[in-house]
Amino acid sequence: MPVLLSPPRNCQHQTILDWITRVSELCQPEHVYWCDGSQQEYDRLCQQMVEAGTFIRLNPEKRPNSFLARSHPDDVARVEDRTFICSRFEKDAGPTNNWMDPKEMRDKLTGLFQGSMRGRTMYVVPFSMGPIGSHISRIGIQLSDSPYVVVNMKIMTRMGSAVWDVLGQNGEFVPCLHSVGVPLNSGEIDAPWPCNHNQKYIVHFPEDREIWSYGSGYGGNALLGKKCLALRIASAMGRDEGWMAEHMLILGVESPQGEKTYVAAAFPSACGKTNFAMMIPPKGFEGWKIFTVGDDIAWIKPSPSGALHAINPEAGFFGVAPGTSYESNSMAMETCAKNTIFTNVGLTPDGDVWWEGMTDIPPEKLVDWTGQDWTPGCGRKAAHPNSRFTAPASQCPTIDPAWEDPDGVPIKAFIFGGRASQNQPLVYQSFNWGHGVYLAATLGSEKTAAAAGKTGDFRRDPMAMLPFCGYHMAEYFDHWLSMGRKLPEPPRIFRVNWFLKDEGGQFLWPGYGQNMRVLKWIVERAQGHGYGVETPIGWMPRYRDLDWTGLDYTHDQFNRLMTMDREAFKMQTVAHEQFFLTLKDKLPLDFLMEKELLVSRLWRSPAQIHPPK
Ligand code: SAT
Ligand code: MN
Repeated sequence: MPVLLSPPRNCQHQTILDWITRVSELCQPEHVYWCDGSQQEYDRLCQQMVEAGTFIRLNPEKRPNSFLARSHPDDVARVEDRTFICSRFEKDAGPTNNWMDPKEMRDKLTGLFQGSMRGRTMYVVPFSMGPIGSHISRIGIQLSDSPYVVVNMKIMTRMGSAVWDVLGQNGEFVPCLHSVGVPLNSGEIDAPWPCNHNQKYIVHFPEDREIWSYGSGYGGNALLGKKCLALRIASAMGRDEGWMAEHMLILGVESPQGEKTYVAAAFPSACGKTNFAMMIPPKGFEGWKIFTVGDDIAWIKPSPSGALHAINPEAGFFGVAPGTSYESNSMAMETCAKNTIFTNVGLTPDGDVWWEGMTDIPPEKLVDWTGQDWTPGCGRKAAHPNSRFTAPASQCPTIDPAWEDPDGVPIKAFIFGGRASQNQPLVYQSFNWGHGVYLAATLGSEKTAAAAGKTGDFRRDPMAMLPFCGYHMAEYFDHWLSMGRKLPEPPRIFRVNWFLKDEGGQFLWPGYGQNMRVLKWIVERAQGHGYGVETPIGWMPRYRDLDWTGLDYTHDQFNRLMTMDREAFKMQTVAHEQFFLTLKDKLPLDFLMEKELLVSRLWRSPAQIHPPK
């Protein structure tokens, strides 16, 4: 029998106590440890991992209180093909999710978890997604045999004893069970990064609001508050309860006159979401300020007055390291300057970290993410492309003063952006909510390897939620439509695209640093005092409607970003149709109508669509 260190006095929740007893009988850990979330506990676990070889303490002068972990090369990212939505009926998971019968899956997992924590400590990790006690927040309890998970959860969530007080005797919680799936026999020496090489399962039971994860210790596979709870389970909760869990950053824009506008934005991966969330206004925008609320997930709920309010359910950033630099995102660099866990980046001889893109000139030598000696010409990457920093959001210099407001911040606009080298304008606004939902649902990104010049070659990623929706994608579209119907003044919806290229394959837009110009137009439109013109595809800014102060940018250059080929745009609707066919059984009729309206408007439009002079 495992040694059950007794539960804290303020844990009075019999269902949780019974569940923990059942799990410890099943998994047979050597110890059960109840996390209190204190700094002493964090420091102790980090030190323990240094001694076990999981963590390397970084040079305290360069990176105070920070650590480097190197994962096993087999365990470096989320595993979408091992991720399951086990709703009672397959049709409720929809064709874009992996499904297995919940009874069958429970049997399978029970077999895998049997004795899976032998020789290890099972940590009880109580956490709140969202500020503790907020009516928008939700509680999870993760049981995990990974101390790496515990310290990451401490940064990424509000973790610790205060959660027991919120739960009381029968508060709602999401049980999250996690094991790396490597039992230790007595005397056996542990691997620095234990993970199961044969079996990985990331499993959601949306009706029971339950998560089981087996075999991986990395990122979204193991930090179950993030994609598993805050997106897959929460999306199902939101559908049932009338709110939304979205894969969105949240930021606040403050004008020189002091008008503050919050927007939420969704981009598929590799479109610069964290950079957008921490944008620095360019030359010419003195007096404008950007504030960061979140960089990955938004929980959005109608307020009693009918505004949409959003919280960031997370407390930290799990940011992609490569490409992050003082040039591209100085705020992210400041955020991970201390108290940070780095995973799979390079280690410099002076005990600091380095990754591709951090500096123009790489260090002369270092130790790469696999622990091998590395030099700039050696042909290997110093950091894994999916290497990460886990850093407290509170350390972000642009963190919004209201980022922990339990009521959230009022969202005035939704922005959806993908990667398209042609025929998706820099920016346009939907005609209305329904049209906007259509634009969001047809979001996608060009496969980066796709030949330049080929149009319509997208990986569809509706609302950037394809891997994160815990139920049928078409029902999710319906939920979006019905949310809008309930709001007296729904937020305005915009599509953006920073990735247009010229014939030579060069980017047309002068870079992320200039995105503020587009954001300013969006904010003005959302506040009802910006100018735009109606075109067949939506509302567009004219050259004069964007603020070009501080940038030498001509009307001709702008036109190239805003001129769309009618025939190519028409053909995009065929690709929409193709995608919709896969969701046919539950697709909202509204989408067929939206598509017809779009085709009809295009039919009558000139061959080149652009805003007038
Ligand atoms: O590993 S995470 O799921 O947290 C991040 C990501 O892959 O998007
Ligand atoms: Mn994400």
